[in-house]
Amino acid sequence: IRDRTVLVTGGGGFIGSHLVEALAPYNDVRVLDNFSTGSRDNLSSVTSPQWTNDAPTSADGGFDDAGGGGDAGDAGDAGDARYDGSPTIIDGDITDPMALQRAARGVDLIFHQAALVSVAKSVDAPRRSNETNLDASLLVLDQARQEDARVVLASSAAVYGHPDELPVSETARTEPTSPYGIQKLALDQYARRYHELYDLPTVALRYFNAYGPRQQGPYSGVISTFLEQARSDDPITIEGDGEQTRDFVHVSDVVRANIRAATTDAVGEAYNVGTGDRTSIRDLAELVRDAVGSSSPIVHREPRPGDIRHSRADVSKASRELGFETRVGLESGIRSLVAET
Ligand code: UD2
Repeated sequence: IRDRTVLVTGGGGFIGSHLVEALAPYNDVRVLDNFSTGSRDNLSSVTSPQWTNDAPTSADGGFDDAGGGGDAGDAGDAGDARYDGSPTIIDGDITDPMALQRAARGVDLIFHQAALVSVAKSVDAPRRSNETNLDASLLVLDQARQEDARVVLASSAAVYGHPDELPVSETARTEPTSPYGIQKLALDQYARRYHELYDLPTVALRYFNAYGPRQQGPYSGVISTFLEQARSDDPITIEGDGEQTRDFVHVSDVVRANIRAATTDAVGEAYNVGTGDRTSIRDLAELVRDAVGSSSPIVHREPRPGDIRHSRADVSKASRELGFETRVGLESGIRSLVAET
């Protein structure tokens, strides 16, 4: 996408910053972030003084040119001279209606990525996480109505809870097991209803287990935890027997799903964003250890209470309606993560 005025909420976060990187060379991009879990460092590639339009930094570390096509950030294309590649950064909270109003003025597209992503914190403080994950999402949807802007929202595989069958399709039963999952489910349903009730173009993307550069912090996900452990030759800690499985999707693919969602005619819908493959946590531990060349032992500890046993996306709807296919397999994704970070 090009020549659009775009707001990325949570643009300083893990997924948001990759999205900003992909969009900034071709669009007028704004970031609204309170930098509580995100950081300015995540945006250093698009805000550093050395930035030039001749060398747009691909959001996905060179995977971009595999299929070409019209996605933003396609490698090999010089940036449009009208954009200096640097987003406008608004340091503010999405729960603040004034900050949001200011950030959204005149935009035609919003990627709503801001959230409190810790499932554990949502269990400790459901109302606090509800404010950010749900109340603020409603502010975003209402602001989008004001501006007549399309909204692409970050939903989650958490909406499904423990899936009855695998792969899990968008029509599967939704029974979230945490306040976080409940909030994402409500956001996802509001998105659909805002399309039906107010004709607002919305798309909800149900992310499975996203990974990639800049995923960090205590709630960041198993791949970044294992990588850190392997690099320091510390024990790699498998919770439980390690036979549980996940569908790990590289952040560059998550970005491409967002770009597709920004242009699809199939709005008012939710789509799974995963690979359709599954990997056990035990295999993952070995993959990461081998990629690093580490001598970390692999150890087991207590399983996580309430852990989902298996999770794998049915990606046929996203493929059919968004034309979305993942490009980065887990092994090459991990190799590039090790090489780049
Ligand atoms: C993911 C999402 C979460 C929510 C949820 C819905 C991430 C980071 N989190 O949680 O936001 O959408 O899916 O189901 O994508 N593990 C270990 N050792 C460790 C850390 C984790 O064995 O040191 C295991 C953990 O017990 C689990 C698996 O790895 O079985 C994945 O854990 P996670 O926290 O990366 O992601 P998940 O699937 O719990």
